[in-house]
Amino acid sequence: MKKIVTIQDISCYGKCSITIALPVLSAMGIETAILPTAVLSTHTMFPAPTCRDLQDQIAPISAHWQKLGLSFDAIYTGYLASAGQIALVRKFFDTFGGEGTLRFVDPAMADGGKLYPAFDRDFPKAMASLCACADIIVPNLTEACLMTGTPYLPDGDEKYLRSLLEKLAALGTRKAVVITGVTPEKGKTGVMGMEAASGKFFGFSHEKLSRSYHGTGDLFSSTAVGAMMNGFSMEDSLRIAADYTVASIRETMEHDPEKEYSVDFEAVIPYLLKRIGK
Ligand code: PXL
Repeated sequence: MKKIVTIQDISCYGKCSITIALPVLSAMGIETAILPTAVLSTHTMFPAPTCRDLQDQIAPISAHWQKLGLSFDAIYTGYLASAGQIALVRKFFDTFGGEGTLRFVDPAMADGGKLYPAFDRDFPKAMASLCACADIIVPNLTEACLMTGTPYLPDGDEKYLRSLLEKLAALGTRKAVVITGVTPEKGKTGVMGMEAASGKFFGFSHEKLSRSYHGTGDLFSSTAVGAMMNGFSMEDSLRIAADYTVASIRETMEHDPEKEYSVDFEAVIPYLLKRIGK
């Protein structure tokens, strides 16, 4: 059985980060260890969540795991609470991220042209330094712009998006850079990427639904990692992740229209498993 570790926060109520990664990856047949970076009462869409930073636990947990000789097929990082945590996660990559371990970074920190309120202006630079140590990164358009110092143009054309991918690749990511929630096609959304070694562009567009929810980025990333761990190619995995995210949004809009804080991904796990042949 493949075994991965995910490094992100626990938001106790609201479904995002670890409370999405664990059920999705377990359903996909992947053993998932967690390195929690903070405990919040809810995710930050709710007003005034409590937050206990767990930064002081990252080094001792890593040291214990190192003593036990643990290893992982992938390290998947999401929302990290501070530049200090990012420095510790880079060290974790040095220790546990050798050959044969996929380093997958979702630089969750911003959306809609704005940094999440918890972060200061220097944070994207720290996140860019983690992306430099990754194999695959999956920023949204806002995160890609912030990490590369590029103006945020939500309706940017193909030339703009390709140039942004080139700037992301220049951060140093080894295998591929991917931007989520973008397409040059009008009225749709999609995924665009670039292979780092060859400079080859790839991408696809898919349906854009009228509502957006917290946690869908985490759902996309967890599913993409899970599909890769199930032997799918990177591009097929991104497609599976996009399709499952769309299915989860549609499910929520149709059957739980009052819900605002996250998506009912649990109800469409059977679809996901069929999609990956389980
Ligand atoms: O979905 C990303 C995420 C993760 N963790 C926390 C968040 C968010 C998005 O806002 O608030 C605590």
